[in-house]
Amino acid sequence: MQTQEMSELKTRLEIGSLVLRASTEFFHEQGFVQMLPVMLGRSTDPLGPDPGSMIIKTPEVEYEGTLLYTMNSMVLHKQVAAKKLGRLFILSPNIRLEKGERKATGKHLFEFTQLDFEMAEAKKEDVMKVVESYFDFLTKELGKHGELFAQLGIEPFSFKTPFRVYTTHELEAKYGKDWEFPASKDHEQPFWALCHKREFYDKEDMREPGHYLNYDLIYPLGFGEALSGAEREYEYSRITERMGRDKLGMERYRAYLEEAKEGFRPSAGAGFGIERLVRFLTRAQHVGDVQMFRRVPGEAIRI
Ligand code: ASN
Repeated sequence: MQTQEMSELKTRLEIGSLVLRASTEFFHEQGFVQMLPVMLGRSTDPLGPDPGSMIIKTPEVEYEGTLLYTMNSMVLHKQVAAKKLGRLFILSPNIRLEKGERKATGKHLFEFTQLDFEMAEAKKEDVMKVVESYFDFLTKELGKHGELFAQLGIEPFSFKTPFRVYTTHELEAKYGKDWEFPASKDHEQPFWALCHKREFYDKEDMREPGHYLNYDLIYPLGFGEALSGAEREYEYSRITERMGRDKLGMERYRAYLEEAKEGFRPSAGAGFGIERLVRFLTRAQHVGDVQMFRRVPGEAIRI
């Protein structure tokens, strides 16, 4: 690695470290309980059916006669945890074995960490408000470290909330089916994209079936998706109906379904990738450029 590349990586990692400190501080201050992550479970996020999802497979581990999966995300565990904790967050390592061709997107990794949070009895507006306050907090905290950003020839990004809100239907009408990249390029501040057909756990709007109570936050300037989340399906009958619609094998979700049968609290939450955030803040070309140990699809692992 060239000396200049090495010093840029060091700066990006230092900014990443500030982001981690600010993030934990913010969520603690907002009354969230920080939980440690799980890495193996009897059920995990199916990540689909989702045209955007291209993982090769979900790794399986047989341990003492039980089949366990590595975490695509902790979304199912968050719902279970919200029963006891109410408001919680996790710095959650996720493994998603993306196809090698996804290296070209600049924003995919096969191993990354998301800050994943869930709020019992919350609606989508509550989550959006927390997220906007979080970005205000980042603006304030990172603004104190102009000298670090100057090493990369940039200034700390100033987030201006509230962010604009669109539906994915509006974005599709304006930018076409693959709206994410052109719409991102066309904006100078992050924006919300509501109502996206996604996994079974994102709540369907029963006042408008076929519409969903979920939200993505999109970074501007071509950096693309920052965060996704939703109000959750929490009733056993709705969950099984949605799983049936998605043709998911129930056996893989038996443990989760047992929890659902006992009863979930209504909740909403979201997760954002730490590396994507640091990529955006440091204007890195590829999200792998902010990792000490690169985990880029299609790239050989050095260590
Ligand atoms: N973290 C996301 C959520 O809260 C789920 C995901 O990562 N697929 O909805």
